[in-house]
Amino acid sequence: MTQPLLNEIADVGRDRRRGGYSRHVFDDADRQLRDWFTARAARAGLGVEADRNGNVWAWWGEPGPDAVVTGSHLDSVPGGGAFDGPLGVASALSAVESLRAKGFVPSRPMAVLVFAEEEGGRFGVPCLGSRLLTGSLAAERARALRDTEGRTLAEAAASAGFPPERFGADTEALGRIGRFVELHVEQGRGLVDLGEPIAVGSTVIGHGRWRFSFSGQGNHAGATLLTDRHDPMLPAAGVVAAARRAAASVPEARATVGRLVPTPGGTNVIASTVDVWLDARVPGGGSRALVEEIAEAARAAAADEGCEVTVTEESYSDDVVFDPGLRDELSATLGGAPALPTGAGHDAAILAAQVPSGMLYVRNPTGISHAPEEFAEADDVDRGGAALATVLERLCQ
Ligand code: HGY
Ligand code: MN
Ligand code: MN
Repeated sequence: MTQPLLNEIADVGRDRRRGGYSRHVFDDADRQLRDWFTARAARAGLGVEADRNGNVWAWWGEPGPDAVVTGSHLDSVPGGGAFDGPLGVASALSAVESLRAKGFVPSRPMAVLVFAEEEGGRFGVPCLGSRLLTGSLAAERARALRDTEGRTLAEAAASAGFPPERFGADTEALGRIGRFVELHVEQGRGLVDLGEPIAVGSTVIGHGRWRFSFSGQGNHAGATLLTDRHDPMLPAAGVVAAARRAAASVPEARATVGRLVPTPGGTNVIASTVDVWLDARVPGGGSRALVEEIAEAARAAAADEGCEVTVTEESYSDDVVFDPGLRDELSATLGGAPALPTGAGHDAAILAAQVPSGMLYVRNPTGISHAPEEFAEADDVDRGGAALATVLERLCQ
């Protein structure tokens, strides 16, 4: 049963200020969640080991080639919901428990995999653990990533007992995966509109993150005339509207500013610098072109205010199409479950470049995600765990 497992972690990493949950790699909530997963996996008879990149593998049988692997992540966005990530991990544990209870013995190795820092909520790069595992993020760059306190990933990993010098592509671990299936709460209204509880994944829209760093002249809010200002907040604020304007002119495009940080951040202080993070997603690989259009507007606005701006690409993924054979096998195994595209990124989409990967989605009646309102009914939660058990049994026959 999945819901009781989710209930066990319901108080871990609650964010009293933002609402929802803030659970980030190598913080205290993450440590508690890793401990919880390790204990529950051991209770399910699985052998647990962490890999060099901070991902945790729980094996049913000896780790071996052509394994069927399922899992997701336990970290959240700041103020995130209770299901994005944990639903996939709890459903995987529940599926294993129910298969063992009925005496099923897999014909090939099986594992539950928990990825580190899928949201990039602390160090800014999404799917950190799966990108390191697959080699799509350089270990050197990863080690130097900093959180908002200025701590590097290397420092945080070392404090958590993960030697950062071991980060890097893990061909041995990756090579064991024959097929990967991630169950995830749906982050939209597709299943609600279809009146279905479960879907399989078809595609993931390419997406990236860019940092716009504006610099001007810090000064006194009262003693500085408007004509004497070089206020980086002006061009920074312009990115928000420019992003919406640019995206509105491209079908299916999304561009979001969810994070804008002035320095020093005083109420009576003209900022000296402002950092703005842009999340852009355009089907068909158009996000870089969209960002360039926004960057052009930002450079013009910065020049008007006598400020400077630099634009840095912090992460980027192309569109992903999940393995059609696995997609169709998942759908057929689940009685013709519909296939859904998504604009949300996932570790399964990172793995898809190197191993046949697929996804199962569980209905979210609110259609809201990355917010406390994210939800899945208990019946659908259990339907998801049962669907995953059916799929794992089929793939491991
Ligand atoms: O941002 C995303 O799409 C995912 O939730 N990390
Ligand atoms: Mn998410
Ligand atoms: Mn997720």
